[in-house]
Amino acid sequence: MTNAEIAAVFEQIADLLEFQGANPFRVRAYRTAARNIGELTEPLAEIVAAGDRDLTELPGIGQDLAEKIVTLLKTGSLPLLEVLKSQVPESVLTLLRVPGLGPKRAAALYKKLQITTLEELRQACLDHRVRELEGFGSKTEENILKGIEAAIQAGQRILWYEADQIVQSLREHLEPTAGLHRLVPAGSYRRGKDTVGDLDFLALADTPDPVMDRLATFRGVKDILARGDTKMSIVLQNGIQVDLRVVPAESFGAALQYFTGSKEHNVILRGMAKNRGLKINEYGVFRGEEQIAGREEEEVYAALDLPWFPPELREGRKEFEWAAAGKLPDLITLDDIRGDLHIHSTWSDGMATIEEIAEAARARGYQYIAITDHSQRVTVANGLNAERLLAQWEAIDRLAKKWRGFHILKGVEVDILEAGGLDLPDEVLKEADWVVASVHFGQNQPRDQITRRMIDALKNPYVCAIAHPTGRLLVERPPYEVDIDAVLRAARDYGKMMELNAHPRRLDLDDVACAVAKAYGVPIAISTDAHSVSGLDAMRYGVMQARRGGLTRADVVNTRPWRELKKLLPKYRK
Ligand code: DGT
Ligand code: CA
Ligand code: CA
Ligand code: ZN
Repeated sequence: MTNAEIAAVFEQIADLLEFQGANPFRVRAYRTAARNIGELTEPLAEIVAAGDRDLTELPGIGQDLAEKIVTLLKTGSLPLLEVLKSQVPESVLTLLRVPGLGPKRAAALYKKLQITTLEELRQACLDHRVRELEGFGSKTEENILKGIEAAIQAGQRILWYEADQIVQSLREHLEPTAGLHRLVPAGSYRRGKDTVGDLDFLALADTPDPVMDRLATFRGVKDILARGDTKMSIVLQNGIQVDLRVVPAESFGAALQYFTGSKEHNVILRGMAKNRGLKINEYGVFRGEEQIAGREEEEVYAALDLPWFPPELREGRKEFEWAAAGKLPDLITLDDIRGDLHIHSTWSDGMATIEEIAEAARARGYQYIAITDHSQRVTVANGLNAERLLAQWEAIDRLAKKWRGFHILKGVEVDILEAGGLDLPDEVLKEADWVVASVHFGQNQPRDQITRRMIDALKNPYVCAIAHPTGRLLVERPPYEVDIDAVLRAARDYGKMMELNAHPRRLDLDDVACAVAKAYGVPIAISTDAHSVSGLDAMRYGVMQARRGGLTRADVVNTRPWRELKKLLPKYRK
């Protein structure tokens, strides 16, 4: 079992427990474990096989969970999960895929209307039986109906980081093939899109058969959908399709360009070729019968007098305009990052102490971090009241003396309350070095209301940025109804920043909103929202999303070295 699969089991247990109305802290423990396991870089299977380390040393894993992980790895299942499943029909869990439909409401639908499938839920909405239930109403019924369509579509895509795990294990499996010279994953994966529909591998090999034979023996294969002379399609256990194409050397660059896409980018490119009397396809660029390019991607673009485009920009948005003006942005890279401005510690629901996080951040060459634990309203996350927050900041001051050239900003993630206003008084926020504000409650409010709350939060002189501004959870929950353009304009007007939350489930702001923020001159903080040391690794996903939004080093605040940041921060608090 992979870490992602183990995390999925704990996530499922949390869903089932919540569905049954279990103690929220118990539910939270499973969710936290799932999240931490998802963030681990080392495979649990290897740690357990090596047998020289105690799993309880891992963040958020106590004795009970450690035993469960071992059982899972040994037997592939868990007694607790089986018991829970026997109490709740499994199909009910698919109801949870409907955006905005949490376990509590799903349980009500199941108990009161005996609904167990998406199809039954759809019918119940159409019959207006759902709006009759206590706590539902006609607006909710409409939203559920919309959500069902979204759930059906979203169920077919996976997160980029999950795709990445599959890509890495497929690479390891395929690379030893004799006669294989190049193997590149193209498609949306290569473009760094936040979710991926299927994987598109290209191979350059002496002969196609050995690599296709080897693909057939990959451990995750459920079905071989098709196999031709040079093309093969398989579907994995998790339902994800993998296409493999073996292409000749003289066409490799053209195939890579074509199958990287996007389709929109390719359509524009084909039009440009046509205007020059050329033809472009997955085999090359042709003038009449003569192939004039195709071996490398660069020469394919060069044949059309175009620069090589970073794959993240190939969405058919502004990239051709930029190229024509000779102004492709010099995209930010992970190396540009100097610090991380949204991190949780053991003071709220984080798994690592401030000191552990600081050491880890130093080890990756950062010059600073901000500790931003939750405020009191978020009780399940052990949010801090003013008194505990001030105590934490004193602790940070003491700790900070330990290091030269490394700095810990005293921060907080303050809740934007349901009724508007912030969860901590200005006298407290004023003492912070860095304040991010975010919505955790009242997420389903109408557009005007939730937008107003965020704009008001930006008006607060001590708030620096809004964290995860749209609240989306990829393939799980749609964004709040917020008017994000209005929020970005407010950020511009009040001289504030916005967060790009780098967690692979969030990536919020998304690429398009990042581009809008840039156009408004609103700086972006790419932050991991780490709840453990390995959570800091998420920075790469955030950087990738920022690249898709066309951001450069200058557009991102946490590329600034400490001495610049220090001078800059007061300008965002006024
Ligand atoms: P996905 O898999 O839904 O996340 O998105 P992609 O972009 O990987 O799309 P996919 O797998 O259907 O196709 C891979 C690439 O192949 C796509 O980005 C561009 C190219 N491609 C596929 N179909 C067409 C097409 O009809 N026209 C053009 N111009 N290119 C296509
Ligand atoms: Ca694809
Ligand atoms: Ca495909
Ligand atoms: Zn947070």
